[in-house]
Amino acid sequence: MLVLKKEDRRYKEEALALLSTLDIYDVKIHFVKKPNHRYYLQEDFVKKISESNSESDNNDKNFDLIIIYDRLKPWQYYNLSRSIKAVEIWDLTSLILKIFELHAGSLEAKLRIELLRIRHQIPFVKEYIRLSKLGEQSGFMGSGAYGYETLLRSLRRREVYIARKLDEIKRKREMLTLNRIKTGYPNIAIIGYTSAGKTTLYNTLTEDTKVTGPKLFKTLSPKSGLVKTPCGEVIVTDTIGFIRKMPDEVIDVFHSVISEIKYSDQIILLTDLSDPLEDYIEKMMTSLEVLKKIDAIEKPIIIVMNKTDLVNEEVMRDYKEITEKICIEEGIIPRDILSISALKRDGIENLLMSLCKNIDHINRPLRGSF
Ligand SMILES: Nc1nc2c(ncn2[C@@H]2O[C@H](COP(=O)(O)OP(=O)(O)O)[C@@H](O)[C@H]2O)c(=O)[nH]1
Ligand SMILES: [Mg+2]
Repeated sequence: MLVLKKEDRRYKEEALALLSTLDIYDVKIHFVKKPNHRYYLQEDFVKKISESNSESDNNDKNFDLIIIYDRLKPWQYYNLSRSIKAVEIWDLTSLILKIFELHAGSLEAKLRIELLRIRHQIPFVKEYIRLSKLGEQSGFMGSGAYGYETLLRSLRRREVYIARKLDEIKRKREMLTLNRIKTGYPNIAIIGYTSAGKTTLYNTLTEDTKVTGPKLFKTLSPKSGLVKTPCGEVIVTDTIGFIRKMPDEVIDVFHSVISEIKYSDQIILLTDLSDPLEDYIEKMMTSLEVLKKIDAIEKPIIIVMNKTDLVNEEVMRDYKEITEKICIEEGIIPRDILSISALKRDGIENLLMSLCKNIDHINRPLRGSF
Protein backbone atom coordinates (compact mmCIF):
# COMPACT_ATOMS: atom_id res chain seq x y z
CA MET A 1 0.00 0.00 0.00
CA LEU A 2 1.24 3.41 -0.95
CA VAL A 3 0.36 6.30 1.35
CA LEU A 4 0.41 9.88 0.11
CA LYS A 5 -0.59 13.13 1.71
CA LYS A 6 -3.58 14.62 -0.11
CA GLU A 7 -1.50 17.66 -1.03
CA ASP A 8 1.09 15.37 -2.63
CA ARG A 9 -1.46 13.95 -5.08
CA ARG A 10 0.56 15.16 -8.02
CA TYR A 11 3.42 12.87 -7.05
CA LYS A 12 1.27 9.78 -7.41
CA GLU A 13 2.55 8.85 -10.87
CA GLU A 14 6.13 9.44 -9.84
CA ALA A 15 5.67 7.27 -6.77
CA LEU A 16 4.17 4.43 -8.82
CA ALA A 17 6.99 4.73 -11.35
CA LEU A 18 9.56 4.45 -8.56
CA LEU A 19 7.83 1.37 -7.20
CA SER A 20 7.77 -0.25 -10.61
CA THR A 21 11.54 0.10 -10.85
CA LEU A 22 11.63 -2.15 -7.77
CA ASP A 23 9.17 -4.53 -9.44
CA ILE A 24 6.40 -3.53 -7.09
CA TYR A 25 3.13 -3.45 -8.96
CA ASP A 26 -0.51 -3.80 -8.06
CA VAL A 27 -0.35 -1.06 -5.46
CA LYS A 28 -3.27 0.16 -3.38
CA ILE A 29 -3.18 3.87 -2.79
CA HIS A 30 -4.28 5.57 0.38
CA PHE A 31 -4.46 9.32 0.87
CA VAL A 32 -4.18 11.01 4.24
CA LYS A 33 -5.51 14.50 4.74
CA LYS A 34 -3.28 15.38 7.62
CA PRO A 35 -0.68 13.00 9.01
CA ASN A 36 -1.49 11.74 12.47
CA HIS A 37 1.13 12.70 15.02
CA ARG A 38 1.47 9.22 16.53
CA TYR A 39 0.99 6.96 13.53
CA TYR A 40 1.09 9.14 10.44
CA LEU A 41 -1.98 7.15 9.35
CA GLN A 42 -5.29 7.83 11.07
CA GLU A 43 -5.62 5.77 14.23
CA ASP A 44 -8.84 4.06 13.28
CA PHE A 45 -7.35 3.15 9.92
CA VAL A 46 -4.34 1.61 11.66
CA LYS A 47 -6.71 -0.38 13.81
CA LYS A 48 -8.63 -1.57 10.80
CA ILE A 49 -5.52 -2.74 8.99
CA SER A 50 -4.08 -4.41 12.02
CA GLU A 51 -7.33 -6.29 12.65
CA SER A 52 -7.74 -7.51 9.12
CA ASN A 53 -4.08 -8.46 8.96
CA SER A 54 -4.27 -10.51 12.11
CA GLU A 55 -7.20 -12.57 10.87
CA SER A 56 -4.47 -14.78 9.64
CA ASP A 57 -6.48 -17.95 9.08
CA ASN A 58 -7.12 -17.20 5.45
CA ASN A 59 -3.46 -16.38 5.00
CA ASP A 60 -4.63 -13.51 2.91
CA LYS A 61 -3.02 -10.45 4.34
CA ASN A 62 -4.10 -7.10 3.09
CA PHE A 63 -0.57 -5.92 2.41
CA ASP A 64 2.99 -6.98 2.98
CA LEU A 65 4.40 -3.53 2.65
CA ILE A 66 3.30 -0.02 3.52
CA ILE A 67 5.19 2.79 1.86
CA ILE A 68 4.70 6.23 3.34
CA TYR A 69 5.63 8.69 0.60
CA ASP A 70 6.93 11.20 3.10
CA ARG A 71 9.39 11.28 5.95
CA LEU A 72 8.33 9.36 9.01
CA LYS A 73 9.18 10.43 12.52
CA PRO A 74 10.94 7.70 14.51
CA TRP A 75 8.02 7.30 16.90
CA GLN A 76 5.55 7.07 14.02
CA TYR A 77 7.61 4.26 12.60
CA TYR A 78 7.77 2.61 15.99
CA ASN A 79 4.05 2.91 16.63
CA LEU A 80 3.12 1.70 13.18
CA SER A 81 5.35 -1.31 13.22
CA ARG A 82 4.11 -2.29 16.67
CA SER A 83 0.49 -1.94 15.70
CA ILE A 84 0.58 -3.56 12.31
CA LYS A 85 2.39 -6.83 12.61
CA ALA A 86 4.16 -8.67 9.82
CA VAL A 87 4.09 -5.72 7.50
CA GLU A 88 7.18 -3.95 6.31
CA ILE A 89 7.14 -0.19 6.57
CA TRP A 90 9.20 2.12 4.40
CA ASP A 91 9.28 5.85 4.25
CA LEU A 92 10.31 7.99 1.30
CA THR A 93 13.96 8.01 2.26
CA SER A 94 14.22 4.25 2.54
CA LEU A 95 12.39 3.84 -0.77
CA ILE A 96 14.75 6.21 -2.55
CA LEU A 97 17.80 4.55 -1.02
CA LYS A 98 16.65 1.19 -2.37
CA ILE A 99 16.42 2.68 -5.84
CA PHE A 100 19.82 4.32 -5.53
CA GLU A 101 21.28 0.96 -4.58
CA LEU A 102 20.14 -0.47 -7.89
CA HIS A 103 22.22 2.07 -9.75
CA ALA A 104 25.27 2.60 -7.61
CA GLY A 105 28.28 1.55 -9.58
CA SER A 106 31.35 2.79 -7.80
CA LEU A 107 32.42 1.84 -4.33
CA GLU A 108 32.11 5.49 -3.39
CA ALA A 109 28.46 5.63 -4.42
CA LYS A 110 27.72 2.41 -2.57
CA LEU A 111 29.36 3.64 0.60
CA ARG A 112 27.61 6.98 0.46
CA ILE A 113 24.29 5.24 0.16
CA GLU A 114 25.09 2.93 3.05
CA LEU A 115 26.21 5.86 5.17
CA LEU A 116 22.96 7.64 4.53
CA ARG A 117 21.02 4.48 5.30
CA ILE A 118 22.81 4.16 8.63
CA ARG A 119 22.23 7.81 9.48
CA HIS A 120 18.60 7.39 8.57
CA GLN A 121 18.34 4.29 10.76
CA ILE A 122 20.04 5.60 13.90
CA PRO A 123 17.23 7.86 15.15
CA PHE A 124 14.77 4.99 14.68
CA VAL A 125 16.91 2.61 16.67
CA LYS A 126 17.34 5.23 19.39
CA GLU A 127 13.60 5.61 19.58
CA TYR A 128 13.21 1.86 20.07
CA ILE A 129 15.72 1.96 22.88
CA ARG A 130 14.06 4.92 24.53
CA LEU A 131 10.62 3.39 24.36
CA SER A 132 11.68 -0.07 25.45
CA LYS A 133 13.37 1.49 28.46
CA LEU A 134 10.17 3.32 29.29
CA GLY A 135 8.87 -0.04 30.36
CA GLU A 136 7.33 -1.52 27.31
CA GLN A 137 6.73 -5.13 28.22
CA SER A 138 8.81 -7.80 26.55
CA GLY A 139 11.09 -5.96 24.19
CA PHE A 140 9.98 -5.36 20.67
CA MET A 141 10.23 -8.51 18.59
CA GLY A 142 11.87 -10.22 21.54
CA SER A 143 15.13 -8.33 21.47
CA GLY A 144 14.34 -5.56 23.94
CA ALA A 145 16.45 -2.50 24.60
CA TYR A 146 19.56 -4.61 24.92
CA GLY A 147 19.38 -5.96 21.37
CA TYR A 148 18.89 -2.48 20.03
CA GLU A 149 21.79 -1.09 21.97
CA THR A 150 24.03 -3.69 20.39
CA LEU A 151 22.62 -2.76 17.01
CA LEU A 152 23.17 0.92 17.67
CA ARG A 153 26.79 0.31 18.61
CA SER A 154 27.46 -1.68 15.48
CA LEU A 155 25.77 0.95 13.31
CA ARG A 156 27.95 3.64 14.84
CA ARG A 157 31.08 1.60 14.28
CA ARG A 158 30.13 1.08 10.67
CA GLU A 159 29.35 4.78 10.31
CA VAL A 160 32.84 5.72 11.46
CA TYR A 161 34.40 3.09 9.22
CA ILE A 162 32.54 4.28 6.12
CA ALA A 163 33.25 7.94 6.78
CA ARG A 164 36.95 7.13 6.99
CA LYS A 165 36.81 4.99 3.87
CA LEU A 166 35.09 7.80 1.96
CA ASP A 167 37.86 10.18 2.92
CA GLU A 168 40.38 7.75 1.59
CA ILE A 169 38.47 7.39 -1.66
CA LYS A 170 38.27 11.12 -2.08
CA ARG A 171 42.03 11.23 -2.04
CA LYS A 172 42.28 8.50 -4.62
CA ARG A 173 39.54 9.79 -6.84
CA GLU A 174 41.78 10.31 -9.81
CA MET A 175 42.29 6.56 -9.94
CA LEU A 176 38.62 6.07 -10.72
CA THR A 177 38.83 8.31 -13.72
CA LEU A 178 41.86 6.41 -14.94
CA ASN A 179 39.99 3.14 -14.69
CA ARG A 180 37.23 4.45 -16.85
CA ILE A 181 39.56 5.55 -19.57
CA LYS A 182 41.29 2.19 -19.56
CA THR A 183 38.28 0.42 -21.03
CA GLY A 184 38.81 2.41 -24.20
CA TYR A 185 35.14 2.72 -25.06
CA PRO A 186 33.32 6.03 -25.18
CA ASN A 187 30.92 6.37 -22.26
CA ILE A 188 27.41 7.70 -22.62
CA ALA A 189 25.10 8.39 -19.70
CA ILE A 190 21.32 8.57 -19.99
CA ILE A 191 19.89 10.99 -17.46
CA GLY A 192 16.43 12.41 -16.85
CA TYR A 193 13.47 12.33 -14.52
CA THR A 194 11.89 9.18 -13.23
CA SER A 195 9.65 7.65 -15.85
CA ALA A 196 11.05 9.68 -18.77
CA GLY A 197 11.93 6.30 -20.27
CA LYS A 198 15.63 5.93 -19.45
CA THR A 199 15.46 2.22 -18.77
CA THR A 200 13.29 1.63 -21.82
CA LEU A 201 15.81 3.46 -23.99
CA TYR A 202 18.68 1.61 -22.36
CA ASN A 203 17.00 -1.71 -23.06
CA THR A 204 16.13 -0.74 -26.61
CA LEU A 205 19.70 0.30 -27.31
CA THR A 206 21.36 -2.69 -25.70
CA GLU A 207 18.88 -5.23 -27.07
CA ASP A 208 18.71 -3.95 -30.61
CA THR A 209 22.42 -3.91 -30.98
CA LYS A 210 23.08 -7.00 -28.87
CA VAL A 211 26.75 -7.08 -28.23
CA THR A 212 28.11 -10.17 -26.59
CA GLY A 213 31.20 -8.51 -25.33
CA PRO A 214 33.49 -9.23 -22.44
CA LYS A 215 31.81 -9.30 -19.04
CA LEU A 216 34.13 -6.61 -17.76
CA PHE A 217 31.51 -3.95 -18.30
CA LYS A 218 29.20 -5.49 -15.78
CA THR A 219 31.64 -4.32 -13.16
CA LEU A 220 31.57 -0.69 -14.22
CA SER A 221 28.05 -0.19 -13.08
CA PRO A 222 25.12 -2.53 -12.71
CA LYS A 223 23.33 -0.57 -15.38
CA SER A 224 25.95 -0.25 -18.08
CA GLY A 225 26.01 -2.09 -21.38
CA LEU A 226 27.74 -2.13 -24.72
CA VAL A 227 25.89 -0.63 -27.65
CA LYS A 228 26.90 -0.87 -31.28
CA THR A 229 26.76 2.38 -33.21
CA PRO A 230 27.73 3.14 -36.81
CA CYS A 231 31.04 4.38 -35.44
CA GLY A 232 31.85 1.49 -33.16
CA GLU A 233 30.86 0.27 -29.74
CA VAL A 234 30.09 2.55 -26.84
CA ILE A 235 29.17 1.99 -23.22
CA VAL A 236 25.74 3.28 -22.29
CA THR A 237 24.72 3.76 -18.66
CA ASP A 238 21.22 4.01 -17.29
CA THR A 239 21.51 6.40 -14.34
CA ILE A 240 19.40 7.12 -11.29
CA GLY A 241 16.46 9.23 -12.30
CA PHE A 242 15.75 12.63 -10.85
CA ILE A 243 12.95 12.50 -8.36
CA ARG A 244 10.67 15.45 -7.74
CA LYS A 245 9.88 14.80 -4.13
CA MET A 246 13.30 14.16 -2.70
CA PRO A 247 14.00 14.60 1.03
CA ASP A 248 16.86 17.03 1.73
CA GLU A 249 19.01 14.39 3.36
CA VAL A 250 18.95 12.37 0.14
CA ILE A 251 19.84 15.21 -2.21
CA ASP A 252 23.55 15.21 -1.42
CA VAL A 253 23.84 11.51 -1.96
CA PHE A 254 21.90 11.86 -5.17
CA HIS A 255 24.35 14.48 -6.38
CA SER A 256 27.31 12.39 -5.45
CA VAL A 257 25.98 9.27 -7.15
CA ILE A 258 24.87 11.11 -10.26
CA SER A 259 28.16 12.96 -10.38
CA GLU A 260 29.68 9.78 -11.79
CA ILE A 261 28.39 11.03 -15.11
CA LYS A 262 31.26 13.48 -15.01
CA TYR A 263 33.38 10.59 -16.19
CA SER A 264 31.20 10.01 -19.22
CA ASP A 265 32.01 11.42 -22.62
CA GLN A 266 28.50 12.36 -23.51
CA ILE A 267 25.17 12.87 -21.83
CA ILE A 268 21.74 12.03 -23.16
CA LEU A 269 19.21 14.15 -21.32
CA LEU A 270 15.92 12.36 -21.80
CA THR A 271 12.70 14.34 -21.52
CA ASP A 272 9.09 13.21 -21.63
CA LEU A 273 6.90 14.74 -24.34
CA SER A 274 3.80 13.45 -22.60
CA ASP A 275 4.44 15.63 -19.55
CA PRO A 276 2.14 18.64 -19.21
CA LEU A 277 3.97 21.75 -20.38
CA GLU A 278 4.42 23.18 -16.91
CA ASP A 279 5.99 19.97 -15.59
CA TYR A 280 8.11 19.66 -18.70
CA ILE A 281 9.60 23.11 -18.17
CA GLU A 282 10.14 22.61 -14.45
CA LYS A 283 11.88 19.27 -14.97
CA MET A 284 14.01 20.54 -17.82
CA MET A 285 15.24 23.52 -15.83
CA THR A 286 15.95 21.44 -12.75
CA SER A 287 17.85 18.89 -14.81
CA LEU A 288 20.10 21.57 -16.25
CA GLU A 289 20.64 23.04 -12.82
CA VAL A 290 21.70 19.70 -11.43
CA LEU A 291 24.15 19.29 -14.31
CA LYS A 292 25.62 22.66 -13.46
CA LYS A 293 25.80 21.82 -9.80
CA ILE A 294 27.79 18.65 -10.37
CA ASP A 295 30.04 20.31 -12.93
CA ALA A 296 28.82 18.20 -15.80
CA ILE A 297 27.39 20.99 -17.87
CA GLU A 298 30.47 21.27 -20.06
CA LYS A 299 29.94 17.74 -21.35
CA PRO A 300 28.45 17.29 -24.80
CA ILE A 301 24.72 17.05 -24.12
CA ILE A 302 22.12 15.66 -26.48
CA ILE A 303 18.56 16.40 -25.52
CA VAL A 304 16.30 13.54 -26.50
CA MET A 305 12.57 14.10 -26.28
CA ASN A 306 10.96 10.72 -25.70
CA LYS A 307 7.47 9.26 -26.26
CA THR A 308 6.75 10.74 -29.69
CA ASP A 309 4.12 8.03 -30.08
CA LEU A 310 1.97 9.75 -27.47
CA VAL A 311 1.85 13.23 -29.01
CA ASN A 312 1.18 14.89 -32.36
CA GLU A 313 3.50 16.90 -34.59
CA GLU A 314 2.33 20.18 -33.17
CA VAL A 315 3.17 19.27 -29.59
CA MET A 316 6.55 18.02 -30.73
CA ARG A 317 7.28 21.31 -32.47
CA ASP A 318 6.15 23.39 -29.50
CA TYR A 319 8.11 21.36 -26.98
CA LYS A 320 11.20 21.52 -29.12
CA GLU A 321 10.91 25.29 -29.32
CA ILE A 322 10.52 25.51 -25.56
CA THR A 323 13.46 23.19 -25.05
CA GLU A 324 15.60 25.46 -27.21
CA LYS A 325 14.44 28.52 -25.29
CA ILE A 326 15.25 27.00 -21.93
CA CYS A 327 18.71 26.06 -23.16
CA ILE A 328 19.35 29.62 -24.28
CA GLU A 329 18.14 31.00 -20.96
CA GLU A 330 20.36 28.59 -19.07
CA GLY A 331 23.28 29.33 -21.36
CA ILE A 332 23.59 25.79 -22.63
CA ILE A 333 24.27 24.69 -26.13
CA PRO A 334 23.10 21.12 -26.65
CA ARG A 335 24.81 19.19 -29.44
CA ASP A 336 21.44 18.11 -30.72
CA ILE A 337 17.76 18.07 -29.87
CA LEU A 338 16.07 14.92 -31.14
CA SER A 339 12.80 13.15 -30.68
CA ILE A 340 12.34 9.42 -30.32
CA SER A 341 10.01 6.76 -29.09
CA ALA A 342 12.12 4.42 -27.02
CA LEU A 343 9.19 2.07 -26.71
CA LYS A 344 8.27 1.91 -30.41
CA ARG A 345 11.92 2.11 -31.41
CA ASP A 346 11.35 5.22 -33.51
CA GLY A 347 14.24 7.57 -34.14
CA ILE A 348 16.83 5.24 -32.63
CA GLU A 349 19.03 5.16 -35.76
CA ASN A 350 19.00 8.91 -35.75
CA LEU A 351 20.05 8.99 -32.13
CA LEU A 352 22.95 6.62 -32.77
CA MET A 353 24.14 8.80 -35.65
CA SER A 354 23.95 11.84 -33.46
CA LEU A 355 26.00 10.13 -30.75
CA CYS A 356 28.62 9.36 -33.38
CA LYS A 357 28.89 12.95 -34.50
CA ASN A 358 30.03 13.88 -31.03
CA ILE A 359 32.33 11.05 -30.24
CA ASP A 360 35.96 11.78 -30.45
CA HIS A 361 37.56 8.52 -31.45
CA ILE A 362 40.93 9.94 -32.26
CA ASN A 363 42.67 9.07 -29.03
CA ARG A 364 40.88 5.87 -28.32
CA PRO A 365 41.68 2.34 -29.20
CA LEU A 366 38.58 1.65 -31.27
CA ARG A 367 37.51 -1.90 -30.79
CA GLY A 368 34.68 -3.47 -32.69
CA SER A 369 34.25 -0.87 -35.38
CA PHE A 370 34.94 -2.52 -38.66
N1 LIG B 1 4.25 5.48 -24.96
C1 LIG B 1 5.52 5.40 -24.61
N2 LIG B 1 5.83 5.00 -23.36
C2 LIG B 1 7.14 4.93 -23.03
C3 LIG B 1 8.18 5.26 -23.93
N3 LIG B 1 9.35 5.09 -23.30
C4 LIG B 1 9.06 4.67 -22.04
N4 LIG B 1 7.72 4.56 -21.87
C5 LIG B 1 6.98 4.13 -20.69
O1 LIG B 1 7.22 5.04 -19.64
C6 LIG B 1 7.25 4.37 -18.39
C7 LIG B 1 8.56 4.68 -17.67
O2 LIG B 1 9.63 4.14 -18.43
P1 LIG B 1 11.03 3.77 -17.78
O3 LIG B 1 11.91 3.34 -18.89
O4 LIG B 1 10.85 2.84 -16.65
O5 LIG B 1 11.45 5.19 -17.22
P2 LIG B 1 12.71 5.60 -16.31
O6 LIG B 1 12.16 5.83 -14.95
O7 LIG B 1 13.19 6.89 -16.92
O8 LIG B 1 13.70 4.50 -16.39
C8 LIG B 1 7.10 2.89 -18.70
O9 LIG B 1 5.74 2.56 -18.50
C9 LIG B 1 7.47 2.80 -20.17
O10 LIG B 1 6.82 1.75 -20.83
C10 LIG B 1 7.81 5.68 -25.26
O11 LIG B 1 8.64 5.98 -26.12
N5 LIG B 1 6.47 5.73 -25.51
MG1 LIG C 1 14.58 3.40 -14.83
